Amino acid sequence: MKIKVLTIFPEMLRPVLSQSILGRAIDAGQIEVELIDIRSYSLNKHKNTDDYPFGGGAGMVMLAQPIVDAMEANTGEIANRRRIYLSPRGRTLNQRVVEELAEYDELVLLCGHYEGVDQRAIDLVIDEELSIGDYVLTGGELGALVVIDAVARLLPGVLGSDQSSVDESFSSGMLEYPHYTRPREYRALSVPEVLLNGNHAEIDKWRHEQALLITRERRPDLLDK
Ligand code: 9WO
Repeated sequence: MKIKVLTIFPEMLRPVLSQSILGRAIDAGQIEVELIDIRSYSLNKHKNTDDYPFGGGAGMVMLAQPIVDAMEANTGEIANRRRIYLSPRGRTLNQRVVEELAEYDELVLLCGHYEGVDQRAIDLVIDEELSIGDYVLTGGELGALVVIDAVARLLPGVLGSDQSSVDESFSSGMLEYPHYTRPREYRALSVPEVLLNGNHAEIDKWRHEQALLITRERRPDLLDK
C-alpha cells in the first residue's frame, strides 16, 4: 500500500514512521509512505499556508490553493484510492473502518491546522473526513499516524508470524485476558497457577472466562453485539 501525507509539519511524522514495526514495514517495502510538505505548494511570496477567516473570528484558516495543488500534483487517477481529511467532524475510526481502509491501494491523508481548512479544499479534493475520537488535537498529524499504524499492521507480512493481526479484542468481540511472563513471583504477586500446569484446554477455558469477566466489567456494550 502507498500512503501519502499532506502536512505543513512533515518532521512531526518522520521519527514515528522510522521506528519499530512501522519502520520495518517501510524498510521492507510493505508500505510506502510519502510525506508531502503543503508549504512547498504555496504560491504566496512568504510561503504562507493560512489566512484570516472570512466572517471574522479567532485564529487562521488554511488556504485552499496549496492544499488543492499539493493534492493534484501528487495524486494521479488511481482507481482504488481514498483521500481523507483528519478532522473531529469525521466518521469515527474503529477496527471495522481500519479493515475497510486496508483494502485501498493508496491512502492520501490531509492534516489540517489552526482553526481548520478552507471548505472548498475539502469539497474539491477530499473523499471522506475521518476522526480518531471525540477530542480536539492541535492538528491532524497524530490522527494520520494513528490511521497509518492501525492500517499497516493489517497488511500482509507487516506483523511477524508470531504476532497475529486477528485481534483478540475486536474479532472475538471481547477484551483481552490478562497476560503474564517471568518471573513466577514478582513483588509478592504470583502468576495464576492454571497458566503453569501445561494443561492447554484448561488454560484456554481460563482465558476465555477472564476475557468475559473483564468485558462484562468494562465494556458490557461489546457483549450486547
Ligand atoms: C476546534 C475549534 C474550537 C473552536 C473554534 C474553532 C475550532 N477549530 C477547531 C478544530 O477542529 N481545529 C482543527 C485542528 C482543525 C483541523 C486540524 N485540527 C485537528 C484535527 N484537531 N483535531 C483533529 C482530529 C483529527 C482526527 N481525529 C480527532 C481529532
